[in-house]
This record gives sequence, C-alpha cells and structure tokens, in this order.
Amino acid sequence: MLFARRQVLLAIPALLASTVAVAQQSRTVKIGAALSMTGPAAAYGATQKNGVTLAVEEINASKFIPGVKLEVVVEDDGSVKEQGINVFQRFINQYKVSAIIGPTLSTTATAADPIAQMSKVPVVAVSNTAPTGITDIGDHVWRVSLTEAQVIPGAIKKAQQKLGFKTAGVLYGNDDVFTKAGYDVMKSSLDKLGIKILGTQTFAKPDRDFNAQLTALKAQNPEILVVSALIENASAIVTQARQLGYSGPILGGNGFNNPALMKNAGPAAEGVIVGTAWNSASTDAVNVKFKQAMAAKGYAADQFAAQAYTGVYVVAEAIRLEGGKAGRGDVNAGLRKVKNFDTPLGKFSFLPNRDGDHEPAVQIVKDGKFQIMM
Ligand code: 1QQ
Repeated sequence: MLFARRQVLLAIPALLASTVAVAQQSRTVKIGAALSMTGPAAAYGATQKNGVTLAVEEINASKFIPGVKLEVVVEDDGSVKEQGINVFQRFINQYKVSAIIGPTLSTTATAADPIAQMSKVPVVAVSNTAPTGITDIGDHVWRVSLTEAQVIPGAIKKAQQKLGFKTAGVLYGNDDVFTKAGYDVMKSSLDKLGIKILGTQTFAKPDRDFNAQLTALKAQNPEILVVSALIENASAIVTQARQLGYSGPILGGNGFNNPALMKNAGPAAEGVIVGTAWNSASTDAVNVKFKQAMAAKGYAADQFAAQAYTGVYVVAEAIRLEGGKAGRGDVNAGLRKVKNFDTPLGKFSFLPNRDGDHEPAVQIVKDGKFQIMM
C-alpha cells in the first residue's frame, strides 16, 4: 500500500512535465477551408483539397511555425452561395477558426466573404479570379489567386504573337461572377490588340448543348475562339466545336485550368491555350519539391492545387511572422507583412489592395497535357 502511494507521488512530477512539453509543442490553430466538393466547381475543389492537405502535413512535420500546429477543417461549399454562407458561419461561430481559405468560386465568395469581413476573420482566396468584387469587400479579404485581368491579356497577346490572328468569336457563361468577369477582360484585351470580335454568344451553367452558339460563331469564320466557362461547360464546348468542324485555335480563361479538360475532351483539347498562375515548368526548388511531394502522395499537381497549397503556407507564414500569435487580428496583421515569400507560384507578395502579385504564364495542351508556352 505504502509502496503503491509512493509510486503515484513519484509519477506526478513526471506527468506534469510531459503535459507542459506537449502543450508547448502543439498549440493547435484552426483554419477553415471552404472548397467545392460537389457542384459545377467540384473538379477544382478536388485538387484544391489535395494542395491543402499536403501543405498542412508539411507545415506541421517541419515545425514551420515554432510552437504551433495547424489544423485545417475542410467543408464543401457546394459551388453555391447559400452553402458557402453556411460553411463560413460554421467556421466562424462553431469551429472558431483563425482564418478561412476559399471558397472555390468567385460567385460564392461575393456572398460568403462579407460574413467573414463583418466578423473580422481573415479570408484568403485561392481560386477567385474575378478582378473586382472580391478583395474590395474589405480589409480582411486577401487573395493568392491572380485575377483574369492579371492573366488573360498576356495569354491573348502571346497567342496572337504565335498565331497571328486578327478576328475572334467569343463565348461566355452569363450566370456566373467569374465567367462574366472573364468575358469583360477578354473583350477589352481583344479590343486593345485590335482583334475584331466577329460574334459573341452566351450560355448558362446547366447547359450541355452548345451547338446553336458554336454554329453561329463558326458561320462568321473567326480565326480564334475565346471562351469563358467553368470546366464542365469548357470540356463540352471544346468537344462540340471540333465535332462541328471548327479546327482553329481555342483560348480559355481560368475555368479551363483543370486536367478534366483533357480527360473529358480528349484529342479535341489539343492546342487549347490557357493562361495560368502556376508555371508548372518552373525549376525553382520550392516548385520542384511541391511537385515531388504531390506525386509521392499520388496527387496530380495542377494550378488549383498549387494555389491552395500556397494559400495555407501564406497563412502559416503570417502566423510565423507574428511570432506564433494566431488570433484573427494577428493573422490579418501577419498577412500584411508577407513579402517575397517563396512558393510554387514564384516569389509571392500581396499588392496594396490585398490581391496577389507574382508572374503568370501561358500554357497549351499538347499530347494530353498542359505545357508551358515559351
Ligand atoms: C472563379 C474561378 C473559377 C474558374 C475557378 C474556381 O476562377 O470563380 O473565380
């Protein structure tokens, strides 16, 4: 009996010591990631989730933020505003997250981000590309993704230098914040380069048959087809354009940036030109490491994965710059200090309006893969 009591007493200091040590090593900071797991943006959400998962694992394993462990809660925004709002509310009130990554679509962000802004919870967009209506929501909304205005003009210019077209046909979705904003940028870029728009056609997300619009455009004999669409529509448009006998170049906006384009459109996708925020061919050490780590986990690396991975690292960097303090205000203050941060997207900084700043690239589909256009 006496022996047993002594053993218990001896055990207490050891127990206390180990509890303190564990607490110091693993103060957990929660982050929410609102990503499209279902709905028309699900193909982007799938690779975004992979990027987020890899980043969190690496950050915790490497003790990137001394004394802090990240925990990311991923929830499905359903590719729609209402579900995006619900997920944001859960993150803010129930999970008490320090920051939110996402949501996937600009359309969802225009509805959900104001809720985070009102609660002073920092949001880091990793795939919203509508030039306006995102970071101008307020001083707690940041973005890692480049806007269509930062990517499209350069993509059209490079394509024109290579292919020398002077006329275009334009097709865009008119029921989505991103596809409409992408169209505006495409139109102004074409106008600026003196490329004549011979015809403009529209569609909506639920549409599957684009033969009427494509037939009308083809009749005008444009030298290039310029399209602003989310991936499911994009794959069908490319396939049907080729079926109708259109053999000229096709240039797509950010919605085309998904391997599903090649998977669904097959050979019809060959030659499609897409601007991108991720230079997959970059030999920067951090990009090489990112691609290797993705491959080791069996994940396909694409722009959306690279941006989501970068978004988590940018939040981690903000917390690290604040000495591990991770209240919502601390994270927002830390984000202001992120500068020339090495990421798979290149050296990353925020512009004064909290949009991202780094070099874009242009890619073309060759042999079933996106390849960087030199
Ligand atoms: C946006 C986009 C979509 C193509 C992808 C998520 O860029 O909604 O802003």
